[in-house]
Amino acid sequence: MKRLDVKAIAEKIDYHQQNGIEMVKITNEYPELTVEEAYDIQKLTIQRYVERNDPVIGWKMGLTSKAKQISMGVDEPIYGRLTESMELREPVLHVKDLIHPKVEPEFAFVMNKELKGGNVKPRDVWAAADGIYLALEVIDSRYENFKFTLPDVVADNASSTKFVLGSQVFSPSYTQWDQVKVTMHKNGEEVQSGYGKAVLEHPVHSVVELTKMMNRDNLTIKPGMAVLVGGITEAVSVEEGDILNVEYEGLDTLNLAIN
Ligand code: 0L1
Ligand code: MG
Repeated sequence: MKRLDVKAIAEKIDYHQQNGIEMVKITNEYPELTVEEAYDIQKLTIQRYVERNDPVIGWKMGLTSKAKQISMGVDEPIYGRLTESMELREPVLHVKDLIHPKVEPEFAFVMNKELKGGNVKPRDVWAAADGIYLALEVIDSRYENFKFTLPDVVADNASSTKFVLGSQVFSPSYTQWDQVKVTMHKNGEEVQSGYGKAVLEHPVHSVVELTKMMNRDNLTIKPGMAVLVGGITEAVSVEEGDILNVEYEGLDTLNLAIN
């Protein structure tokens, strides 16, 4: 295999992420790329964001539904880094610089205590969680046709692109998050629905898994950080002019205008 230059690959991915230009898979050139090496590439890519004064403000979990894991032939989720520039300040998504964006409904846990270690339990997550937001994540793989292997998608920061949080914060004990029904409408038509339990049987498990995976890489979830726990339904493709209305039953409705 060609010698792996993680720094050069990180620079290349950063360029494609910043400019919304698609690229061929990294594994075409480096077929033996490992998931561990891919996380090194992800870290170096996001270091470039940080150097541009775009700090890491949270983490995201991907491949948290059994269906997505089976379709990729994996039995573990993946994580990515969220930076300040990825958070939309208003519920409007500009798609001009994106490739083939998709939107998925999620929950975001915001922490008020550090979470770390390989032995974290759900009750540790509840003790550390300040509040839960309803959230929409925009994923936009930089790879052609949204097709990739596991190391490819990890290197591309788990397809992270943008996200928006609802304006209401809920107490973690407000409801049974696994039982919440979510229905997505695109341009007035129902396109997806699902329950919170689609996320690793319960969204809290996603934060547990994230902490364990981060521990392997000597990382921790710091106070104040947000964690997007994973898609509650399949992601929906969007284009200019679309309007999404996402109802979280008994909680609130999030709207997103695509411009
Ligand atoms: O947020 C996600 O679940 C996406 C993870 C990466 C896989 C994809 O882009 O579909
Ligand atoms: Mg997601």
